[in-house]
Amino acid sequence: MPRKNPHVEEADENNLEVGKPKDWAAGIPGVYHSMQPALKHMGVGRAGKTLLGLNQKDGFDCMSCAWPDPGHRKTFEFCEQGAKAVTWEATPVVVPSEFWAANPVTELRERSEYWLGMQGRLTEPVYKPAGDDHYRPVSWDEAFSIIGSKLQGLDSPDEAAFYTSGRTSNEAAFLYQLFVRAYGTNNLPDCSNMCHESSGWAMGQTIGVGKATISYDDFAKADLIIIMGQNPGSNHPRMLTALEEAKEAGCEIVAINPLPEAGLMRYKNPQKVNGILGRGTELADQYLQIRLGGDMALMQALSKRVLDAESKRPGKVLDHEFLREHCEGLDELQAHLASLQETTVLRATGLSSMEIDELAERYLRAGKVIITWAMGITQHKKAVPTIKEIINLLLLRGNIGKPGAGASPIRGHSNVQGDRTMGIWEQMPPAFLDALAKEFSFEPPREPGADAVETIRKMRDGGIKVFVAMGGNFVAAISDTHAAEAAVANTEMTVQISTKLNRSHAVTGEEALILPTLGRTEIDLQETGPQFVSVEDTVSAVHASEGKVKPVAPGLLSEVAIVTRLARATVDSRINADWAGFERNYDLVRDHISHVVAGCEDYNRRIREWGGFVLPNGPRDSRTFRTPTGKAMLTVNQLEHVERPAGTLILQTVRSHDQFNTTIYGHNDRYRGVKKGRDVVFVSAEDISELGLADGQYVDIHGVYDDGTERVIRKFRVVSYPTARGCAAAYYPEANVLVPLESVAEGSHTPVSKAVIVRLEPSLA
Ligand SMILES: Nc1nc2c(c(=O)[nH]1)N[C@H]1C(S)=C(S)[C@@H](COP(=O)(O)OP(=O)(O)OC[C@H]3O[C@@H](n4cnc5c(=O)[nH]c(N)nc54)[C@H](O)[C@@H]3O)O[C@H]1N2
Ligand SMILES: Nc1nc2c(c(=O)[nH]1)N[C@H]1C(S)=C(S)[C@@H](COP(=O)(O)OP(=O)(O)OC[C@H]3O[C@@H](n4cnc5c(=O)[nH]c(N)nc54)[C@H](O)[C@@H]3O)O[C@H]1N2
Ligand SMILES: [Mo]
Repeated sequence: MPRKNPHVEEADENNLEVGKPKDWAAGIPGVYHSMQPALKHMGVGRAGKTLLGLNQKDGFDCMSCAWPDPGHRKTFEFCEQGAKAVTWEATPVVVPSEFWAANPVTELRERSEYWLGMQGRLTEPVYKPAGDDHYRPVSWDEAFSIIGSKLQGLDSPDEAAFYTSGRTSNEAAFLYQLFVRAYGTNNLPDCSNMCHESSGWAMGQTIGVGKATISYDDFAKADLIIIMGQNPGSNHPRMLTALEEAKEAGCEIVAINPLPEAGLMRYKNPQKVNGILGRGTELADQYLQIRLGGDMALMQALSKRVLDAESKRPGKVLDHEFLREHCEGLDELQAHLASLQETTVLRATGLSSMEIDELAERYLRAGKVIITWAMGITQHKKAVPTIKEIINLLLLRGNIGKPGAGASPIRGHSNVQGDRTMGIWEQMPPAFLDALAKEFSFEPPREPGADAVETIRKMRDGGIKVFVAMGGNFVAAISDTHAAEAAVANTEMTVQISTKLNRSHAVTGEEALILPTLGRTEIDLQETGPQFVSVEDTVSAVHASEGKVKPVAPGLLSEVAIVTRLARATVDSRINADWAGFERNYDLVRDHISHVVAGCEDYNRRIREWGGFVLPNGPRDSRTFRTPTGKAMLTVNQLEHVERPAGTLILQTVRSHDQFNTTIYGHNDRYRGVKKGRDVVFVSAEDISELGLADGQYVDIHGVYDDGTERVIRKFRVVSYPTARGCAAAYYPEANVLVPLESVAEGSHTPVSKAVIVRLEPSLA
């Protein structure tokens, strides 16, 4: 039964509490905290059904991150964060019909993300006509016909953009990109543009595939795992189990991060006695507190040390056979690194030569090395060359394409990788488009479309007039909040396909629609019976996901159903596709996927096998590199690091422990010791005193950007925190106001969310 809306306890920024940061993650509080929200919001029955269905063989895939499921799953194959994510989705609280008349859009705009999310699940389509300040419930038919006529009436299909967030299933994603291309545009921006795009670019150019070159079991086989720019304790907690297993098998772990994140230091496994009672497992054997943006210099310094070691012991250090057979560019790399100045490296990294020597020795000692990374690497101006330097370091000793070794970008959204595999990308390669053309007898557009940042620019300039979003919260997730909101407000129509309310429903085009959809936890019943969907994790394993709980309201449509009906209202029989049939039976969609998507042959059979199947990966499987030369490329990259003028700091934007991207579950950041609020800026004690500030003082954070534009967020509390010197941190999405739209990573165009130059000024308010 739907429940009444609970009391929403807002943040109490004036009384937020700051305690000591923790140096360990998970353990009993992890389990305890896992269960609380589910029990409170759902009651024992629905909570049990939901949590026990998580990541099980016949259950649904956890939507909290893209971490893989081990072959040996436990009954409780979920973490605290997974429990929060499913509870947030499977809550029986719904937004009532009266809500829309009572809450004008202008008032929704004043509400916090937290408040919006806590209103409960969306259950009926709503429409805001032009000039009106209210949404009002409409029928599904009416909603689709409004959107269909609008899209049909545009002068060019390129006047519309179709965003995807990474929770969307393979089936829905495949149909969505098909619909969009049948309509006639490649404007398919996605959350990946803001996330791992840099990984895709760098790896695509150097090793010919933009995905991890390892499988789950490789973690336990590695001699050394280097974790860069990632906070697994909060964002991929199940990774800690894999790290613990690796440690037990004798692996060394090194963490490289400006923040000493709890999950990198020590892990208390809730499923083990020593995790519950004891000190748990020490994880990092070495922790390097690097400066923001210093990783490119560090990787070059390590490769240089490897090459120097080879000169001292010729033939003994590099993997000569691998380099000869499979790689190109060794001489150029060697020549380039010869001129690398140690002083530059120390300045860029903030590390000592001894620390770098120690890591180099660990690397040289290890036969099999995995390097993993996430947003601390990808969201920098020099992200692409930094990742290319990671690849250089790995290639030198043959650490790609052998067990226990490889490059491992750890994806964020649970199906962001699958969405890309299914064709959600503004620049899918010709081979994919050719296959699509053949399968559905039409000519898809070939010109690359707009990515996330380009979409905002085009909305701002009037080129994109209709914005459709399959999930996500684009306006809050993208950089430069005020500019982004103005751009969206400049459109003629926005359409959001969502489970819950967020800021993107309050900042709209002239006309706006919200189409509510089923979540992944829910039973998806169609004419031919209950349907399952499929997803791909960060190590390219594809498996089925089937909802277990009753939909929160009758009449909700699945994402697949919504896409097929959008297509029928817009492109109908323009291509050779049985849209109505797809909605009735998802097997028909998978049959097409089999024919179009390389590696997905015989999809319907293989997806039904226990645990699914793993997509082929040239570098991992056979040291095959699909680059123009057929070899892995060692590359030369000009070093550049972030310099800050005197009196400023480099600010990164991070996730707290109580959020999923723009979704705020609560106001605590347990491991970092912050409670009841989010408006904080973490700064080292030394910098606080050098800047003449005091711990606990309130400051305004001013963005300093070379085009002279002014961006500011006010009244943030300074928290003395053991971060690297010269570096600060604040929470995303609040701090997105400070990230200039034009500040993007070279090549990948990912917003530079991890290096904003800021000035802190005492707050007058
Ligand atoms: N519970 C939960 N799970 C999530 C998410 C969530 O919000 N909540 N989000 C999901 C998504 S979409 C993603 S992409 C992932 C994000 O997972 P993470 O990448 O772990 O997320 P961030 O909070 O952005 O953390 C970035 C980390 O990189 C470090 N860092 C920043 N800059 C640098 C740098 O220059 N060098 C180095 N070496 N380190 C740096 C920061 O200190 C921080 O520890 O998590 C996914 N899982
Ligand atoms: N400053 C700064 N900005 C960042 C980042 C950063 O580290 N710093 N990180 C970037 C990254 S890595 C990412 S991935 C993006 C995230 O960008 P998005 O993916 O756009 O944002 P989310 O907050 O994950 O989207 C949450 C919304 O998705 C909807 N939703 C949830 N589940 C479902 C579902 O099953 N189906 C549908 N249709 N809708 C659903 C809900 O309405 C919810 O409010 O943000 C980026 N922005
Ligand atoms: Mo992400």
